[in-house]
Amino acid sequence: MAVEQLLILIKPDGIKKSLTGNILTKLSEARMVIIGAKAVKVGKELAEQHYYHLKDKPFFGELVEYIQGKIYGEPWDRVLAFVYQGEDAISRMRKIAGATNPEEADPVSIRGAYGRITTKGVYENVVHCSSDPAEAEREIKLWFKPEEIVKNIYDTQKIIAEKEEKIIWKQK
Ligand code: IDP
Ligand code: MG
Repeated sequence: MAVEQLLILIKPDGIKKSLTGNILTKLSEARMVIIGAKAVKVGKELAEQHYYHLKDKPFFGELVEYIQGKIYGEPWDRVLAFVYQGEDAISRMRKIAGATNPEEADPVSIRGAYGRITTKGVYENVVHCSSDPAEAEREIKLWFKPEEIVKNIYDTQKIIAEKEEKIIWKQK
């Protein structure tokens, strides 16, 4: 068994339903370590890149709005993003997350316990969970900068970024 990393997102429906604690408790049963964590207000571009493999599906537009939390609005329109690491992490975490369709998911999985299908047909399934190592690497690199992860998991390179605009804390 290999040590793997994966991206977990607590989607806006999970935030709105105040499920963060319940979800993290369930995930902690797998005894993985968190090596990156942050709150993200998801823009359209990030949402479309994250779900690009579904761009031809009829529900793609609704899905992109869902991951941005558009239907919930302030202060629920955000996700919590985590990078987990552990032995055989992807299949073990997906088992805890449950099947994509919340109606078909094991009732004691996260999606089975907390997910629903909206009247518009969107699967509000509370969490995202990478499904294989290649997807996990693509997603972790999409959502996190190297310095936001406490371990060096992928090769990095140093560049000198000139005239890069940056927001820093204001000096008192
Ligand atoms: P996954 O999240 O279990 O990996 P994917 O096929 O990658 O499943 O789909 C990404 C997300 O798109 C799902 O988590 C769900 O929110 C939504 N989705 C997938 N399939 C359907 C569908 O048939 N109808 C509505 N929404 C779907
Ligand atoms: Mg997927």
